[in-house]
Amino acid sequence: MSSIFKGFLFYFLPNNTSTITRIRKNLALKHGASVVEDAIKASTCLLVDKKIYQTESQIVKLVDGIPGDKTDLSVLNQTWLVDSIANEKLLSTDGYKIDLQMETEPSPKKRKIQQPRKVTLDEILNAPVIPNNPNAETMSLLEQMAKEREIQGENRFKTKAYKTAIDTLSKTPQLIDSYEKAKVLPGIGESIALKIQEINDTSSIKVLDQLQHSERNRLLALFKGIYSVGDTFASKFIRDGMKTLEDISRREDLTTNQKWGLKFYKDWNERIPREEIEVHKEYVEGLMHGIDPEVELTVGGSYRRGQATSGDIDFIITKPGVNSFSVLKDIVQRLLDKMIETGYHECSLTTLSSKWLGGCRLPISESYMSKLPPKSINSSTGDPKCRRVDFLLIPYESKGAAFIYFTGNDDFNKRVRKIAMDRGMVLNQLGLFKKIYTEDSVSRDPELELVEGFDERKIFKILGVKWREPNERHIG
Ligand code: DCT
Ligand code: MG
Repeated sequence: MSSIFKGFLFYFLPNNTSTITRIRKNLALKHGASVVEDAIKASTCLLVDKKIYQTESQIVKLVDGIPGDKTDLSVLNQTWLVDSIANEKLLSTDGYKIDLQMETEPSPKKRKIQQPRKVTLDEILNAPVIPNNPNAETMSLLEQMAKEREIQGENRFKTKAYKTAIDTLSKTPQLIDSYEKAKVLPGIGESIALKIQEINDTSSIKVLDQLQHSERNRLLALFKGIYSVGDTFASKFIRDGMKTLEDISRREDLTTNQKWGLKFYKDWNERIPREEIEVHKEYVEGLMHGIDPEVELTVGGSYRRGQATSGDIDFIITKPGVNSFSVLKDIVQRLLDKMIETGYHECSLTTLSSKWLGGCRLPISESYMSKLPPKSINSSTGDPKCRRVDFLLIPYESKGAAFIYFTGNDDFNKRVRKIAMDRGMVLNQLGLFKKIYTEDSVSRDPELELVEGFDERKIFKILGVKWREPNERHIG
C-alpha cells in the first residue's frame, strides 16, 4: 500500500460512523494519513463530503462547532482523497478546494450568545441607521410565520403578536440581530425575540420550515382528494397560492370532471358500505331488466373480494351470447337514459365507450331507505350520498378474463399477468392469449391467439395457478 498521504492530518466531515465515512477513513489511514477525531490541530486538512453538505454556510456552521485551532485549516472536497487513491498519487488540490472565507475570530454574533449582555433601547436607537430596512429578512420570515399560524387556525392574538412585531421592526432602522436587542423593543415578546435570534443564527425558523412542509403536504392531500386532480394539478394549485377548496372552486380553468370532483368532494372521499352497494345493485338491476332481462350485472372490485367497504361500485355488464361492444353500448345507453329519468344519474365523467364512469345517487324510496346504513345517508339533507359508479362493458366470450381483471386487487392482477408472461402468454381483460412468433416477429410484435377468455377457473388452470376465491385475492 502506498503512503501518498504520509504527514497529512485529516478531519472528516461528516465525522460520523456511516459506512462511507468509515471506508474513507480506513483508506486514508492505509495510505499513510493520520485522522483526527475531536479537536482540529494545526495544519489539519478538512475533508468534506459535498454530497451531504452542499452550501458553504452549512460547512461554516459545522466548522464553527468543532473545537481547535483553525488558523491554517484547509478545506477540501473528499473526492480529492478518493481521486488521489484511484490515481495512486497525491493530486493537486486545485479544483478540490472549498473556500469558506473563515473567520478566525469568533464572530460578533457568536460572542453575544456565549456572553449575553443587556442591551438597552437607547443603545439600539443610537446605533447606526442602516438604509433600506436592515430587518427585511427577519420581517419576511415573521410574516410567513404569521400566515402559517393563521392557516393553522391559531388564536388571533398569536397572529397579532407577529403583526405587532413586524410593525415595530419596520419602524426600526437599526439592525436587530439578537434576542437581547429584540427583547427591549416595544411589542416584541419572549417567543418572537427567540425567533429573531434563531433567524440570525440560522437564516431560518425551524418551526416555520416544519409548518410550511406539513402545510404543503396537507394541501396536497386536500387537493388530490378532488376527482381528476393528481400531483401535477395539486402542486399547481399550491404554487398559485390556493389554500382551500373554496379557493379552487373560484378558478376558471377547472376541467368538467374536477368541477364534479369538487361538488361531490365529501361523498367521493368516503368508503361505501357493502350493504349500500347491494341496494345499488338491486336498483340498477331493476332498471336494466326493464330494458333487457338477459343482461348479467355483477359487482366486481373490492366488493367481489368481500371487503366491508369500497371506494367505488364496479359494475361488470355482459350478456350471454353478445360479443359485440356496440350491442352492449346500445343497451347501456338505454340504461343511462333511464338513470337520468329516475334521477339516479348525477353526472357522467366519461362518454360511453367500453366503459362509463360517473356519479350516482339512490332516489329516496321507502322500500330501500331502511336497508341503507346510517353512513349512506347525508345527515343534513336526509338524501342518500352520491357515489362513484363504473360500468364495465364486457363481451361474453371475455367474461372470465374480465372478472379476473375487474376483481383485482391490482397487486394480484400484476402477479397473474407476470405468471402469464413467464409462460409466453398475455393476460388482459379480454382473455388469456398465446404469443405466436412468425417470420415477421423480429420487426413486429407477436400475434396473439386466444387461449381462454370465458372461464375464470380455466384461465387459472392453464396458468398453473391454484384457484383463488375472490376474497383470497386481497393481497399486497
Ligand atoms: N385494476 C387494476 N389495476 C389498476 C386499477 C384497477 O388491475 N391500476 C383492477 C383491479 C380492481 C379493479 O380494477 C377495480 O379498480 P378499483 O375500483 O380502482 O379498485 P378496487 O379494488 O375496487 O378498490 P376500491 O374499493 O378502492 O374501489
Ligand atoms: Mg372499486
